[in-house]
Amino acid sequence: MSGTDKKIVTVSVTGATGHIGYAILFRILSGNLFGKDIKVNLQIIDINDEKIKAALSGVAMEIEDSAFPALNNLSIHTDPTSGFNKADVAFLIGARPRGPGMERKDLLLANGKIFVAQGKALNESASRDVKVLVVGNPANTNAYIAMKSAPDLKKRNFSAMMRLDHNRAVAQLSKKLRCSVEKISQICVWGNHSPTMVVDVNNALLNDSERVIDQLDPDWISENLMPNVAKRGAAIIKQRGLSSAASAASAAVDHMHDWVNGTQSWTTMGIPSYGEYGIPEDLVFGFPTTCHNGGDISVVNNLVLDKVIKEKIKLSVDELIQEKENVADLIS
Ligand code: NAX
Repeated sequence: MSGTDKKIVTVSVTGATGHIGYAILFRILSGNLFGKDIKVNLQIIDINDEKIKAALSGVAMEIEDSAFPALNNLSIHTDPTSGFNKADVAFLIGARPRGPGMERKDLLLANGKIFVAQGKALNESASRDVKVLVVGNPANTNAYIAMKSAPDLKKRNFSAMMRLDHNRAVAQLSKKLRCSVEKISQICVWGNHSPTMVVDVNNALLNDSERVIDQLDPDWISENLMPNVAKRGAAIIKQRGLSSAASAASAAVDHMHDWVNGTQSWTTMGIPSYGEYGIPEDLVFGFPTTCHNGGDISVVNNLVLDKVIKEKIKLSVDELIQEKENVADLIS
């Protein structure tokens, strides 16, 4: 797919009966993601389990009942190769949740196997221009694994979701500065979608011209904004008893909307590094990005990073290198 020049877009969604999956399907078909003139072939995918297959049929019935004008065709899959057939856009949301007593390393390995299989399936059956967004955690390393398992696709076909972190930072700033969210631009969240993420407001603008940092107490940035964004997921679990789902689905739609339609200002995307800002090649890293021409992604370059941001970025890089080492056997 190039921009919105194609009238039918094939969209695949894994984890379709999960919390985020359930929320995102109706947003994808609402017409806002691709534009009102685009029809969607929707391929919903979940695991091969009797209960889940029944749930998939139930979700399909609800989609039918919504009578979305944007829906061209709906199909149900438990095999990723058929589920990604000719996919222009793939949301990889399905992942194994962290079980009791499970170490992060065990989670990486359990999910790593899923993303090896999905990378191979994308390699085999998706469009060569497929735009892949990995949401399932650990999202950055899962995206890295899928990318490495799909040698016939370009590495920038793959991305990981950092947009929820970005949106959370924008929301916190807009509350603090008592302005609407669209008045804030040029923020980014570097690194891994984990507590090591680095919220960077050093270049942020209010009303396209006023420097945000001139209007904020530096202590508020380091002691409130940064930790609040990094710990927001845990705070929501504490209040809701469930993890963020609607806001995650919303962020995934925002990510894909900007990738397909182009950005107005910077956004944050987890994308494979080409060595920008010294980030080791191929690590899937949160960068400030712009999107244009219906799918090209550029990292915003020539930003001056201060000492504090550089030190924090190093911690996130080290964490991703460790994650990459933990899954090395899966992709060799
Ligand atoms: P749920 O447990 O509600 O749903 C997961 C779904 O994935 C289930 O239906 C399950 O059957 C399915 N699934 C598992 N393995 C699969 C496979 N191999 N193929 C297809 N489907 C498969 O989780 P939910 O709340 O929807 O969250 C999904 C993932 O998003 C989790 O890994 C979660 O940690 C992650 N998140 C990532 C965020 C981000 O910003 N990157 C934020 C939100 C969320 O925490």
